[in-house]
Amino acid sequence: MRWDLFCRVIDNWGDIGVCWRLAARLGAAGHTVRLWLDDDRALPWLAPAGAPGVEVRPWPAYGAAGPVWPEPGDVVVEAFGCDPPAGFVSAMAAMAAQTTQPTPGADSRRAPVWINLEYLSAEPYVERSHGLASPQWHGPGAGLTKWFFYPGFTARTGGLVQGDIAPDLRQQAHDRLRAHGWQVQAGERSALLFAYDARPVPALLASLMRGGLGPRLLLRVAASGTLQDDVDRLLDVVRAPGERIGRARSAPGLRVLRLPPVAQTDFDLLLAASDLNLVRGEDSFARAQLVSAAPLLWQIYVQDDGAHAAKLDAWMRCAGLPPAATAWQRAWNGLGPLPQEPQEPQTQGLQTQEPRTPAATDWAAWAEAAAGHHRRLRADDCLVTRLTAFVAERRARAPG
Ligand code: TRH
Repeated sequence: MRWDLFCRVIDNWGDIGVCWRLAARLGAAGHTVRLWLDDDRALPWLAPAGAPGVEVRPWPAYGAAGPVWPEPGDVVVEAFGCDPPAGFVSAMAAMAAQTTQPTPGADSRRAPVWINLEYLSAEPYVERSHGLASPQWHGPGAGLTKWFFYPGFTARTGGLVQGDIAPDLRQQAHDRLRAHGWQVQAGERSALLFAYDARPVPALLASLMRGGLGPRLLLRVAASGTLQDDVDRLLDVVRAPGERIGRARSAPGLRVLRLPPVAQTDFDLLLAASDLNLVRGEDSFARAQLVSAAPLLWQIYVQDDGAHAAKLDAWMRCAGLPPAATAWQRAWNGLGPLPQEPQEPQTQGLQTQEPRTPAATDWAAWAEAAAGHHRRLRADDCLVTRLTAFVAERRARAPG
């Protein structure tokens, strides 16, 4: 089928990241995709090689005059409710009119199926809303029906864009990192840091490391900018107390590697190679759960009304996080304190209790929960499979 996918880049890279991944998957499945972007500046690094079947079209800010839009495809997807241009929607409505009252001799191509691809969430409303119709009573699309399609983590949602994830992806990732000179050294545990605000990182990683996250932690900062200052603070925090090192790139037990933005396919490898993924937004968050069985901490996109807290809790329940991981997750989002630090050995009578190192024990429980969640998700079918089946059902029921 022929798809028109509209993407309006609000901020950050998630809008284009999600849309590019969907377009590339549809193209890989043999569909033809026109990806309409209002801002394609990230594409040269995010998708330098393009993708088979995907044609990127500028979605310029047209005035009323507008261009003559090409005939809409079989499916029109608007990402995150971005409202396709009025001229294009009018062309969709004209096709619908042609389908229901065909003009003799005119091309009776049926009207496109119109999909609103929503944001990913594990909250209960997603299952209730997924697949609902939204009849259009006004405007250029009057008479058309838009369909809500929600990505999600259960069978009663649209699922996640899985794509072909090689079973040996982690090994491939380490091989590729070695080729880049970013290899993880023996005995090193690595974390990927991709965050809006890395201020919570120092205390969080210090807690994990002191509690037993392993002898060395390779921290890759996958986005430049203010994060580097926060990461420098991280080096200060994890340095042995009283030990002052210059602004070196490393401290006892920690090696930091700053990476420039890499192509989305390479970013997936960074996720697959890491033992802890500190991700954000939507696409890196979803991807980390699919390409890696490792624990992750999600820095959620903050919403002014505080709705992000409920969204975070819903996902933590869905992922089956153990209590300590939940505490670390909340601390990472400024929604709660860090888990208790390792207790100093208590001497009761003659017995000296071993200090409980929360991170070590909790880390094992966290890693087990993360691996189970990853297996469950990987057993699901791909969002593209569910979306194409959903479209086929709509087309079978539509007139014409
Ligand atoms: O950049 P984000 O914070 O995007 C956010 C979220 O999507 C949020 O839901 C949305 O409301 C807001 O934008 C407007 O995080 P996200 O979603 O992880 O998108 C980042 C994309 O960039 C993802 O596809 C991974 C990709 N990426 C690379 O390909 N290479 C890189 O080096 C990095 C750092 C990211």
